[in-house]
Order: sequence, then C-alpha cells, then structure tokens
Amino acid sequence: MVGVLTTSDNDINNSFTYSLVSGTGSTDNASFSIVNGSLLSGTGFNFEAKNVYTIRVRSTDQGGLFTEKAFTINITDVPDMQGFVDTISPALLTGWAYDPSTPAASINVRVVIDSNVNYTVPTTFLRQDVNNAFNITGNHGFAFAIPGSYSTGYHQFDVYRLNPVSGAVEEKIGTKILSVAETAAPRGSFDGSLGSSIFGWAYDPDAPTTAINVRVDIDGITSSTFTTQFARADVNAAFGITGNHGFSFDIPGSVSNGSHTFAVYALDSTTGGATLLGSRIVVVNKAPVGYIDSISPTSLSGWAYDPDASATALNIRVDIDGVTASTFVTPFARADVNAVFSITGNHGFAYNIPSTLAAGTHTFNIYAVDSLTGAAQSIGTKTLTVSALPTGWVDSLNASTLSGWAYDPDAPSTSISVRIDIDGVTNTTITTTLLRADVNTAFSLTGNHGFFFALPTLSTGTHTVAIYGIDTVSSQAVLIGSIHQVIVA
Ligand SMILES: [Ca+2]
Ligand SMILES: [Ca+2]
Ligand SMILES: [Ca+2]
Repeated sequence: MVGVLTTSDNDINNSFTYSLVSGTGSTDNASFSIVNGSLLSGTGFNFEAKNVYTIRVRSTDQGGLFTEKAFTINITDVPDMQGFVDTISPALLTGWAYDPSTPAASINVRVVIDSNVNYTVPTTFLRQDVNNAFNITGNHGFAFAIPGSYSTGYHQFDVYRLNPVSGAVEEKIGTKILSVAETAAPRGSFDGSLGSSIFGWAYDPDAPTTAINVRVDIDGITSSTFTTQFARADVNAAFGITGNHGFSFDIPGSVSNGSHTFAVYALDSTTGGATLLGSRIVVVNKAPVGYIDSISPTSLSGWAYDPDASATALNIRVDIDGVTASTFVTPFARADVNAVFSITGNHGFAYNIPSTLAAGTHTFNIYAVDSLTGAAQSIGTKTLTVSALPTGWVDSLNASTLSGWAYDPDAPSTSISVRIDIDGVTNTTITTTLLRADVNTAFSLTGNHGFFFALPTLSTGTHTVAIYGIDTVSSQAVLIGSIHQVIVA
C-alpha cells in the first residue's frame, strides 16, 4: 500500500469515492490501483530502473460532484542484496554473490545447515546474467555440493555473503528448505508366538535409531498399535543400527481359544504407512499348569490341569532320563487343588516308580498335555537316587537257629539291618554284628556283615521263615535267598 486518500470539503458529513482517471499527470496510472480509498501499487518498484511515478486521482462525493488532482510518487532506494540463493536439491545448493568493493573478484559465502553445521563456499562460476544485471565481471556463481545425506524431513540452509577481507558476515542472501522425502519402507519380522504373546522386530531405515510403531491385526481387525520396546542385539548387529527395535505383544485375554490369523505391520516413521511384516496362524491357548508335590523311591505325586478345560482330567507324561516311561490321565480329585483354583474334576496323580531302575541318579521330567494343542507342557523336574539293593546269603537255618551275612553295596563298611519274618509276620529286626572275614575278602568289604539268630520256640508243623536285608538309603526290604520252610516235628 502506498497511502490512504482523503478529501477536504467545506460540507461536513460528505463521503468520497476515488478512482484513477486520465488527464494531466496520469502517466503511471497503470502501475497503481485504488481499493476502498487506499492507493495500492500494482507492480514491484526498482529504484535503479524508475524512481518517480505520476498518477491522477478523482475524488467524487455522494452527490456526484468531484475534484481531480495529480500526484507525484517518489520511490525510495533500499540497498540491493549482493547475492541470492537460486535453487536447492538433495545434491546441490546454487546461487551467486559478489562484493561491491571488489566486483570483479570471487568471494566466499557461508552455508549454515539447520543452524548447526556450516561450510565456506567460494563463488567460482561465471554468472553472465548477474554480471549483466550489475555491470560487473568475474565469477560470482556458487554451487555447493551438499555433503552426506539428510534424514527424512525438512532441513534449513541459510546462506551469508562474507566480507572478502575479514571473512565476517556481510549479509544474509537467502534461505532454502531441503525437503528430504521418504526413501525406505520399514523392515522387520513377525518371528512367531510364544505362550500367550507374539514377538518380532521392526525398524525404519530412514530413522534407524528410533523405535517405530507396530500394528497387530487379529483376524483382519486392528487390535493394537504400540512402539517397539526393547533392544534386539541380534537385529542391531545384523543391520548396524542401535536403539529399541524388538517387540513383544501379549495376546489380549478377549481373544478366544483356537486358531486366529495375526498380521503384524510396521508403520513408517514418517508417513505412517503400514508394511506387512508377516501373517501367521496363532493358536491361542493357555498352557497347562501343575506341580510335583513329592518323590520317593516308590512314588512321584502331583497335580495338573489345563485352564482351558479345568473340569477335565488331562494326560500326564513321565519321562525318566529323557525317555518316556508312562502316560496316563490324572486319575483322582485333589480337593486342595480344586479349592485353590476353583475348579472341579480329577487333577491329582501318583506315579509308581519302577522297581527296575538301576542304581544311580535318575531324572524325572513330568509333562501335562495341553487339552487343545496336545503340546507337552513341563510342570516340573525331580531327581531320584536309586541305591543298590542289599545282598546276602543264609548259610544255615533249622528249627532253632539261623545264620548268614548281608551287606548294602552303597555302604560296604556298615552293618545293616536284617528283618526276620516267621509265617509272614515280622518277628524281629537284628543287625549284622559278626565279623565275616571270608565275606569281606570275597566282596572287598570291611566291618561286620555276619548275623546269627536264635529262633523262638516254634509249634509243631511247617513254618515259613523269610530273611530280608534292609537298604541303608531307601529302607527297602530285600529278600535274601528264598522263603525257607522249617518243619518242627
Ligand atoms: Ca521410512
Ligand atoms: Ca490349553
Ligand atoms: Ca543300598
């Protein structure tokens, strides 16, 4: 706007409208316009090209009476910039600059990127257009090869003309914005599912240190969007990146049991565009839970149930030393377990440990079999050390006495207990208190391993006598020899 037009009139309360009219002084009317009483410039002015304009204006009152006047408009000079930034591309920033004190010489400009990094760039190219416009000579064009690459988004390039002597900034000659477009879609993987969660990784090559958003669709419906949560050292190493790019997503409890299609998308760090990382069928299912309560040389007991079928007995598998030894269905109710978990049905088990296990330590792995998937879920591991069983010999037995020897290979210097059953009823338990040098020599033993026992008076007739060695570890009674018959006349 050049100015506001007013009119003086002896009448008060008049109003006026203005227009540009032909006549004396109307030479430059075409360079102006009048809107609502304001004089507006129709073109840009250049002091060097034309610095005086004349126009003719008519003021008309509400009654149609008018007056006209010619105006002279002087253009004020402002210093021209001795430089300009013409173009920017991802590779190149171009422009020109010269110093009026040395108009034939090349000078330097300073390029400041994102108010941070700066470069000094010489004007090395001939710009004939510049030279013509300013009536100068020499090379005043510059072309700055933009170093490196810039992350997606906007970057500001400010350019300054430098004093050819001091190197100080003379003036800013322009600013350009470099818009770095999206270059790469996210990468990642939907690795799989584990229990009630799915997991994988994702990153955007345009922002390789930044966690990005991941979207999970279940059966075609978006379930959740979240950010990659933790570092995946393997991924970071493989791609030479840093930051948190791993994700784990807990399957919502509202998803019903059974097979569902899970599709996982990585969302671009800039555009938000979705890149499919993978689609998998995931069987949503809760694993069985259970516990091994105890193990003894003869029995292993515990309980298990599948939360998806909590009223139903389920299969138990017993592996001994890595080999499946037995599978069975939980056969009896455990009132305590049912009460704690508010369930019903038979979830208790007691497994009879085979008597044929060799001496030594054995590992028992117990699995509960998922009611839906059939997958074996470990509910615990126990070890059991099976001792070597006692051995011995009955040297003599008659109606009044018996003698012999017995020892436990696990305790070769220790006396052991010997139990004597008469007619199927335990009569007494004695200890091997007698030195048997022959036995010690024969079996490389020390200590006392012989026994002698005076039988109680037996009634007339036939009686059975059974002699057992008692294991030092398990207290298992092992028959020595066979069950003997004694006939009392
Ligand atoms: Ca991207
Ligand atoms: Ca289940
Ligand atoms: Ca033993």
